[in-house]
Amino acid sequence: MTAETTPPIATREHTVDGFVREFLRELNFGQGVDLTRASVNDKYLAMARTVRHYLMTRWLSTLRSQAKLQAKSVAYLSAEFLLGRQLDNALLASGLEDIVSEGLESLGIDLEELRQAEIEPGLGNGGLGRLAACFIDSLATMNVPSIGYGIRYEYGIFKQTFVDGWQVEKPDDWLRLGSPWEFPHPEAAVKVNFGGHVEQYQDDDGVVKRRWVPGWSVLGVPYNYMVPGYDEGRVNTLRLWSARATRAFDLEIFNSGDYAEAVRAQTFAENISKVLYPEDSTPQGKELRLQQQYFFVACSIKDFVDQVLPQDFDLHKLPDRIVFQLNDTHPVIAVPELMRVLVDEKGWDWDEAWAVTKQCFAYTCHTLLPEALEVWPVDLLGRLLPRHLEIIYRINDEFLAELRVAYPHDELRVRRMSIIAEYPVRAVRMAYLATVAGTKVNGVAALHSQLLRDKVLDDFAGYWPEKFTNVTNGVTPRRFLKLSNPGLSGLITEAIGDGWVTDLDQLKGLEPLADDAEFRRRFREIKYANKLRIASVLEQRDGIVVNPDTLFDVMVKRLHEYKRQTLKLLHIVSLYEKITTGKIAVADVTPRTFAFGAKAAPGYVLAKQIIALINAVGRTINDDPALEGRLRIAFPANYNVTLAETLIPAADLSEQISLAGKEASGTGNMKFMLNGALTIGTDDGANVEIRELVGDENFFLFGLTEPQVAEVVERGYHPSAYYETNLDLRNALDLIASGAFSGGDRATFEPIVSNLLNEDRFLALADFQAYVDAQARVDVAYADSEDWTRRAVLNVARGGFFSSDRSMRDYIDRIWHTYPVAPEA
Ligand code: KOT
Repeated sequence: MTAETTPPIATREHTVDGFVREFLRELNFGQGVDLTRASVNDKYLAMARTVRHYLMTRWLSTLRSQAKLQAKSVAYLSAEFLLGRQLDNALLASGLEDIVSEGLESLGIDLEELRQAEIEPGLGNGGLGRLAACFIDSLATMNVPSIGYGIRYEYGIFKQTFVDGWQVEKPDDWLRLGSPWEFPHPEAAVKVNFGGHVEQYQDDDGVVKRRWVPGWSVLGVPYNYMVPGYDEGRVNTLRLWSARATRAFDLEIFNSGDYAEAVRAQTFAENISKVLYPEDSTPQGKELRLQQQYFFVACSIKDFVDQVLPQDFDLHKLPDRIVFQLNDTHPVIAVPELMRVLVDEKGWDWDEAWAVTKQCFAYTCHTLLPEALEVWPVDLLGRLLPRHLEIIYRINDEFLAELRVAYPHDELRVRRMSIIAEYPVRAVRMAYLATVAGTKVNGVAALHSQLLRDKVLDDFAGYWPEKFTNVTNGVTPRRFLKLSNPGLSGLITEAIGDGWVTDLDQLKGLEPLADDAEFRRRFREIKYANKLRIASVLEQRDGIVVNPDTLFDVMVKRLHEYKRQTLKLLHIVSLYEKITTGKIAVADVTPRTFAFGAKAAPGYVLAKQIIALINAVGRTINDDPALEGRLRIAFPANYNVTLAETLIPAADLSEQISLAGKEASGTGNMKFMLNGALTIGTDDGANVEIRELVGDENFFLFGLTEPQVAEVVERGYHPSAYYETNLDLRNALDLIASGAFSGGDRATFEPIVSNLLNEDRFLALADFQAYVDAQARVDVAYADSEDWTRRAVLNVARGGFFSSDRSMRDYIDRIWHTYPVAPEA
């Protein structure tokens, strides 16, 4: 098509009147209701659809320029995208905020009420999924051609409720009131095969080849979501796949008259994208999960090759057009899938296909926990994906042959590095496959990347030192500062202009203001207003009452032993014990609100007991008049992105207390820093970099370092020795064991106490005293409110490094080698 005949793209009027017309059109024609009778949900849906219209022009021109320029793209493959609410972000990106508030006001509609009506898409468990969401936001803002590929789970992360303080999970039916941000394309559905067997055949030239004869298949229906960049940038695409039964399958069974069977088949197929697995960092080796992984990866590769690339594209040039970034090992089955497409479907030689495939992937590892490293037993994998298993075997054979040349007398090393583990069952080590196939392997914080090199993947780092790199995580300043903390962002903009929103290093300009008493006063005023805001949210949402005139001490993250919520709890119980036994006067206690937010994987029994214990301690201390209201635990159920957005800006103290060497990075830690909280933390994950940037004097460091942990474990760790020698610790543990928090019943929390005394895998008892001492330093520091504010301002000023825009720059420079492309005007 020539420039003259290019059809125009529709535009929208950026005026209050234009917006009001559009909105009413959506409400009347789209929703089919009149404003006088419209429900809040009607108005929310009409509003969302109106706002997305305003982004459409940019989206379509982004797609058009991409088709024309064929620039190299990043395909971010991730089983999770934890997006959070969309409306505010879309308003910000479309620059419509003022127009919309005026327009809605003229119609007598409360924007806040519409905001609250949105159900957040919780298509992720925690850090890994939220990181993916931050990254695609940054890529769009930075005009980087990219596409996110994932799964449109019908049910996202479960809704947590508490019954008598115990976690009870409810399904997250996030689609029930409509889903205005997605664009389904059933006509573009892709077929995905499973099962069956592999057969040998001769091609037209008499060459013996192997091919997959699948046993069953499903369809993947793409749902497109806009990913709008801030301020006139690109609007990229997130494509999530939803599983449906194939029509052939259906018709066959329908024609045979077995209606019930046809419906069963439908349900079977749709099960694949039905629900997000709720384990964070401890995946279960379930067959359905492998089905999910292959499902979205096969759809995505086919989509990219057949739909995104031009029809005549020479796939030998694939590495010039794409890099598939593997978000942990969940999408790693993409590697043998691309090989299968090239060898079996395109008829390439093995070597030719491998040469291309190994240039197309890069792998990000997000953990150090051995139990989080995915392995798939070969009998399961071979049953579900027999051809892929063959391909993995061949990749491994060739890799091991190469190793035997490099290490002729070191068969032990060769066995250690094998993609196939032989013990305890024969299984595919997905991290090894990703490392062998990837151009690069990165950890997510400096310490984590170092430990990957030195421990988890040390043999590989020895063999391919240049493959290993670090990209420290980041968070999007649009969502986690600009939108979530309007007070502070306003103050920052007033002080240094608004360039920080896309160039977070500019926050450095705030440093001198840490010494400006008036700036500090306003900063404190904003923190206080944020406390009032969360207090009102907690009261309405959970019936929890908190006192804004207290230190807000916040620990929000998944419940996991390695994150050590129990260490925080031991601190609280110890304080309580000392007050109630008169060892310290209640008047000497710094008034604190201990806020927790944490979901436990439904099958993680100990984690659920810890949740119950936090709630039980909360009930006891919140009601004890002896404390005169000076200590309070607030544990709202169902911590999610939406709650994070109001809780984090109100925090004074950020709890980042994982055992050193276990938290790959953390990203909550960065959000707190940018919102002016001080961190109490171990030398772990990105805490290390936070402390380096903010300075030792502005960070409450405690605990064993990673090498010290290794040493203690090596020597043999005996938690009971700490119990024996530390009276405060003993009193705290004894109080829990006595049934003081469980109506006198000693059995309820016995498993937690026993675990700590006998096993304590994550050395909570070893770090207890150091933690309590660090908390005492917090109390002293907080008492000097001017100096505390000064340090809080410095945290903000020195946090610019933790923008996900910087992470994206690092990925581009070190891994992807792509370039920004602005959409056509
Ligand atoms: C889940 C399953 C298998 C392997 C790793 C995970 C995982 C890791 N899920 N979330 N993470 C977190 O990822 C964040 C983003 O990189 C990190 O900040 C955090 O430390 C990880 O625990």
